[in-house]
Amino acid sequence: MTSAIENPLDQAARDVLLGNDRGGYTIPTARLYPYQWNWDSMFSAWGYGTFDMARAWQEVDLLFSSQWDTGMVPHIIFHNPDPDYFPGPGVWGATQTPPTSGISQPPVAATLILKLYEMDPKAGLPHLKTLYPKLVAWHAWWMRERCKDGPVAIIHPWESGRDNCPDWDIGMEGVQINEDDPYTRRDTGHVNADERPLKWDYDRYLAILAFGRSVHWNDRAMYEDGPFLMADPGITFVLLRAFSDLIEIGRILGEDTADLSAQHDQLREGASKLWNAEKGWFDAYDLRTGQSANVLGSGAFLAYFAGVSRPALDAHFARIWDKVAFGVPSADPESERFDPRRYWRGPTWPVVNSLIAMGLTDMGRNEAETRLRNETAALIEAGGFWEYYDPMDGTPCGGASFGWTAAIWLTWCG
Ligand code: 9YW
Repeated sequence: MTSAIENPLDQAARDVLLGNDRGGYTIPTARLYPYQWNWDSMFSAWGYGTFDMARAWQEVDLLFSSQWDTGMVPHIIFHNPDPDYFPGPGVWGATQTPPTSGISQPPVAATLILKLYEMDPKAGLPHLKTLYPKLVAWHAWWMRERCKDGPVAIIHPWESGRDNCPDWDIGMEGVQINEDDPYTRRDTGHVNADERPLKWDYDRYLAILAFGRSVHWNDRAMYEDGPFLMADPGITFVLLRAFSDLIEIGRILGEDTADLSAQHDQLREGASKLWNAEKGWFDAYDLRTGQSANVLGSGAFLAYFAGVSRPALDAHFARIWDKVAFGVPSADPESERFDPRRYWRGPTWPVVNSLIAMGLTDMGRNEAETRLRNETAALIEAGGFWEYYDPMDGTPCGGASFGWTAAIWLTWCG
């Protein structure tokens, strides 16, 4: 695989993935995230695909072996209980083996599984065959349990993968916290607390989690009675794109994909409900109150990933990108809530940049794609494989030796 002209960062990226390998699954980063996370794992698999296809498929197969009977693929699989992370399996009230969390995460799987297959169709075909019904069941779960209002609604900010982004502020304000349930965070012992969500956020994350545990993560109870329910542009567009890729997988396998096409069209229609005409962007909204978030976040630009664009959105894309030096910021730099180093409230995330870039490529916006790729590569070249970066000055933030950032280097920007 290696060649004389290889960039030394290529081997460094492979070493990050191999260093985070815990035997069949890859942790995002040591200490801070010592388990298998859903979408991280899919990106790691894509990264492995550049040098070890068998290991790539092992990662995917293991993730899907924890799929619930409902079709949901959980956001965390707690293979080996580890006190470095809170909240662990006990707090989730997990009853599965291995234990899992009770919510899901952005369904990038169909898209990245198709990419892995295209990298090596012969090795991929048997996996494609066994994974296809599982993907169909997972997508059906999203449609049945989360898309009752049209777009995808999340029952916990962690489900969005963009935990503390300003999109969720209005929904979080309505969550009653439980003062009598003390807890100790672990994350702020591993990385700078200024780059993490606030105690205000964690109090509410845990209150929602306590409700979920009390109803045994019953989807209907979470949806109808849970403390938090917001429509998410990010997952909506990820799922919309994933449906197109799943239809392609079905076509490769000779399956009848009419039902998938119907679901795709239904979701596409549902996504239009996210459009905030006053603001000119796709916006989160609170299903409990009907209130719009009036917040522009990186989830809105995942519309491009799903092949959706509108002139007003393009204008905002140009505006926010020109306000920063590196990548697409996770929050609007002109908003008072923008905080360039606090997790999903401002930093740029290579993994999100890579998804937006896929959309830009598909739409033929090659100049923008090149710019995004170069800016993301510059962050990694200067700082190494971090979780996220300050979009103003490129300072690396959060966790180091981060799996999905290494994977993005190998597959996209390196
Ligand atoms: C948590 C692992 C995960 C990512 C999420 C990100 C964060 C924290 O880390 O979640 O405790 O679940 O927001 O997108 O998958 O990298």
